[in-house]
Amino acid sequence: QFTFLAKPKFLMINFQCRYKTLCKAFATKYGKDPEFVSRAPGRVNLIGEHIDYCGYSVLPMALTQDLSLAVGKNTTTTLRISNVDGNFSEFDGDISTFTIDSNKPAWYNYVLCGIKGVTESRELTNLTGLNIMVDGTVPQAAGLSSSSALVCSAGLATAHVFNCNLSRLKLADICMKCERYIGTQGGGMDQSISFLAQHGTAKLISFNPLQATSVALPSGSAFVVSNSLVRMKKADTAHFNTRVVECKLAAQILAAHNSLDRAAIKTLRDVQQLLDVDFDAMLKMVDSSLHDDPYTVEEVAGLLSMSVEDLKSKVLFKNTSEVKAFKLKQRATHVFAEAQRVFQFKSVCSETTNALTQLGKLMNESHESCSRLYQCSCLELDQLTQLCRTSGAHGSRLTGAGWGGCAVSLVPVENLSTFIGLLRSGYYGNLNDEDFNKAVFSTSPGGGAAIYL
Ligand code: NG1
Ligand code: MG
Repeated sequence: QFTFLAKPKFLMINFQCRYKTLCKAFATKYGKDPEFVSRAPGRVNLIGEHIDYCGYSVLPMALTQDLSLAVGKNTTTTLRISNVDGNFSEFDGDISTFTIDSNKPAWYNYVLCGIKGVTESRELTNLTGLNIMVDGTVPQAAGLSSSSALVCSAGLATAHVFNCNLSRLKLADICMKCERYIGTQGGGMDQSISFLAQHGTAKLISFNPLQATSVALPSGSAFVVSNSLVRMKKADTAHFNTRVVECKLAAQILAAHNSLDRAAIKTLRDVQQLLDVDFDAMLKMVDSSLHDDPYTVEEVAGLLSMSVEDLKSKVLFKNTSEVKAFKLKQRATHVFAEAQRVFQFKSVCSETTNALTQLGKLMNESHESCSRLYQCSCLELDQLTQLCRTSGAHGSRLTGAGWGGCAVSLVPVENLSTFIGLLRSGYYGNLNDEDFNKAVFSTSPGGGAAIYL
C-alpha cells in the first residue's frame, strides 16, 4: 500500500512558507515548477545507542526537522541535484550509470544512495532524468540523522516518481541497506524511524523482523536536545566501523567459547538467542570469558582459527583493516546492558509513579556506558550532559553515534525555561539568539516520511 500522501490539513503555515521558498528555488534553477515534495524527518534516539547493528531494539522519536526534496522529471536521462543553500556543491550525472564514491564524502552521495537503493531493488531500467532541489532543517553532523533523512527522502521521492508500490517497512529496509553504499556499516534505526514514526509517540524499533511499537512518553516532561557543537562526520573516520567490527568479533568469540555454530552468528543478539538466556546471564558470561586488555589482531585470529590475512580481508572492513586492538569485553558489556536498558525504559514509560526519575537514571547510565565502555563520547559531551544534570534534568545522555553531536535530556516541564537559561550561560555563552535556538531545542515526536503534491 502506498500510503504516503499527506493530507493538506497537515501543511502548517511555516511549512507552507518554507515549501514556497523551496519550490521557488527549484523553479529558478530548472525553469519549471516541481511535481511534488518529499520529506523525511531526522530523529533523536532516547535510549539504545550502538546496539541496532547488534540486532537489538532501540527507542528513538522523529524530530519535526526534516530533509525535503522538491522533485520533477526532465526530458533527458540526467540527474541533477542542487541545494537551496548555495554553499553545497551540485551534482550532475546520468541517472542510470552514476557511481557513489565512498572515498570522497559529498553531501549529495546520500541522495544518490536513496535513488540507487530504490531503482536497484525494483530493477527499474530506462530511467527518465530528474531535477532535485534539497532543503534541510536537521542540524548536520550532530547525531540527529540528517544523513538518513536525506537517504529516506530521496528513496521515497524515487519510489513516488517511478510509481513503485512500496510499503513503509519495505522502504525502510531498502534505505537502511543502501545508506551503506556510503561506506559506514550502520544499523537500521535511523531509516526505520524516519519512515515508521507517528506524530505524538516515540517508537520501540525492533529488527528481524523490522517492527515499530508506539511508546507513550510520560506527561510532565520534555526531551531537550542540546548540540555540543563538536561536529562528527561518521563517514570521514574509522571510529564507527571499528565499533561495528568489535561487536562482530565479540559475537564470534563468544560463539566459539560456547561451541555454537559460528556460521549462524552475525550479531551479539544471535548469540543470546541461540543460548536462550537473559541479559544478566550474557553479562556474566562476558565478564568471565572475555579479558579486560584489548585483543590483538593475532589473538583474535587465533581464537577464530583464521589467518591474520583472512581476518583482515574477510571480517574487517576497508577502513578498519589496520586497527590493532579490539576492546571486546568493554564493547560487549555496553551492548548487553544498553539493550536491557531499552526494555526497562519502555516498561517504566507505562508505570505511573516515579517514572521520570527512573527514566533519567537509565539515561545517565546509558551515557556513562557510552563514555566509559564504548568510548563514543568526547570531553565536551561529557561536560554538557553533566551540566544538563546539574541544571535540572532528570537524566542526560549523548544521542546518535557520538564523538560529538548532541545530547538529549529529560527535563520536568516546570523547569524548562530555567534549564535552558542555565545551559545558555554554562555552555553557549557566545552564541547569538538564532544560533542558540538551533543548538538547544525542546522536541515532541514528529510524524514519518511523506509526499506533498
Ligand atoms: P548517526 O547518529 O546518524 O551517525 C548512527 C547509525 C545508527 C546507530 C547510531 C548509534 C547510520 C545511518 N546510523 O547514527 O544506525 O547505530 O549511530 O546508535 O549508520
Ligand atoms: Mg547519520
